[in-house]
Parts: sequence; C-alpha cells; structure tokens
Amino acid sequence: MPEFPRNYLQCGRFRPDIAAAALRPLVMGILNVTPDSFSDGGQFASLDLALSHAEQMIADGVDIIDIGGESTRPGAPPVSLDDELRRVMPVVYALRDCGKPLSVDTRRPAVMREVLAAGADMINDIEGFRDPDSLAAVSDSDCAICIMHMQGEPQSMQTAPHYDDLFVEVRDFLRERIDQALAAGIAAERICIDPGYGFGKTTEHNLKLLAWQDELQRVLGFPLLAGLSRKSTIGQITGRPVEQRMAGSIAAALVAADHGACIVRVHDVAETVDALKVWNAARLARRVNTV
Ligand code: 9MG
Repeated sequence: MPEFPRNYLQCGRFRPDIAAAALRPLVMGILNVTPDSFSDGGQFASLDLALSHAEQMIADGVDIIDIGGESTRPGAPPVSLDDELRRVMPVVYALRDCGKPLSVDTRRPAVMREVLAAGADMINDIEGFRDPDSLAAVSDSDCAICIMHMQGEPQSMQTAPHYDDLFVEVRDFLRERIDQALAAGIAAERICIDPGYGFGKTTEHNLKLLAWQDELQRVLGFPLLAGLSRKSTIGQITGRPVEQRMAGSIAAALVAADHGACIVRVHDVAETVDALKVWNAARLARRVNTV
C-alpha cells in the first residue's frame, strides 16, 4: 500500500478512512443538477428529484456525494455563475445534515466559497485549482480537495488530445498543483489526486493511465480518485450508448480498484458497491492461505 500523509482524508466534518479504502475504495456517487447532464438527461435537475436520488444513494451505501451544477461533458455549453449557484446551493442546504460528506464539483472560486460556507466538505475541481483565486477560496476551510488533470478545456478537449509523454505530463501537472496547494497552506491530508479520465484523453490514453494509476498514486503519495463511469471510453469499448454503460462502468470501477484507487466516482452506486464487496471478499480470501 502506498504511503499517504494520513490514513484518512480530511474531508470537512468527516475523516473517511483511506487505509480501509485501500481494501475497498470509497464510492463517490454523482449527483448532477444540470438540465443537460450527459448521462441522466437532466433527470435530477429539480430539487425534489435530486434529493430523492441522494436518499437512494445513501441507502445504497454511498460514501461521498458529489454535487455538480455544470456539465463537464465534452462540448457542453458553459453555465453562468448565477445559474450554477441556483442549481447547487439548494441541494447543499438540503443535504448538509444527511450524514455523508458533500463534495461539490466546481471550477469557480465564488461557488467554492458559497458551498463551503453552506456546509460542503469537499471541492472537486476538474481544472486542478488552476484559477488564481481557487486555492485561496478553499485554504481557510477544512475541506478535502480533489486535484484533477485535464488537457485543454471541456469545449474542445476531445478534438485531438496529444501527449509527448502521457505519464510524465499527467504526473508533473499533478505534482505542480499539489505543491501550489501545500504552499497555499492546505494540509496534505486534505488532498486527493485524479488522472482525469476522458478529460483531453483518447480511449488509448485512458487505458494506459488506468494501467499506470497505482504507480502515479505511489510516486505522488496522495490518494487517487478514479472517474470512468459512463464515459465515452466505456462506450467505445462496448459499443453502447450512454444509457447502456452500467456493466462496462462497473467493470471499469473494479479495474480502478484493482489498480489502487482509493475513491471511485460513479453513477450506479448500489451496483458498484455490491461489485466492490465481491471483489474485496475475493481479494481478502486470496491473502489467507489456510481454510
Ligand atoms: C466532474 N467530473 C466528471 N468526471 C470526473 C472525474 O473523472 N473526476 C473528477 N474528480 N471529477 C469529474
């Protein structure tokens, strides 16, 4: 098991155990509150639907709920600050006492400040906190931060992704952002990293990174979050449209777990939790050589 700053992730009011997660990764459930969400067609855009979806995820064994008000689907139109706040804030207020850590997926420092003041426990920034004000927005709190690698911008990132050295470029980007976060006063136990599957990456890039992610996690020394659920790579491999990618996504979550992921970000919580339980039980049995 890689050495992490602590055996927990400091996540606002919570400290999920990532030493245990090295056995079974934490499951982060996706709660999109975008009308144009690429995988749920805006199904959870209204507050009531979002809350009942969250309740179901909790019943299904979710460990962290990731709320997002901006679609990050390739080519998705940008959302205004007001619209993002209008979508996300009521959900954060309604769920803050649900007993699970609340993560908010945002690139905007203004949104980070508002959701942290409202009780969010984690900020998931697909830009890796590159906005000059973003680290200041989170530094005074106790929230966890997920630093993700992305090449380019969501509008254009899948046009022609190219790397001279995929592993080195992703590693060096994450290392530089980790150093900036630490320099901004963010404690090491608050940080997790993410190779950013599908963000400026072809299927081949994603599969290579998946094979290398345990090495990435080991050399950087921070817990790794993997998000492959329903992404186009799953569609390319299986030939399935987005609404038929559950089995492929569960397989991807298991592979990510097998390659050391501490957190998997998924749409299908119940199915992924069950699959990880079976994977974990089989793995533990392999270690015990007496029957
Ligand atoms: C918001 N979002 C969409 N995909 C993601 C991924 O793979 N990782 C993280 N951290 N966030 C994501």
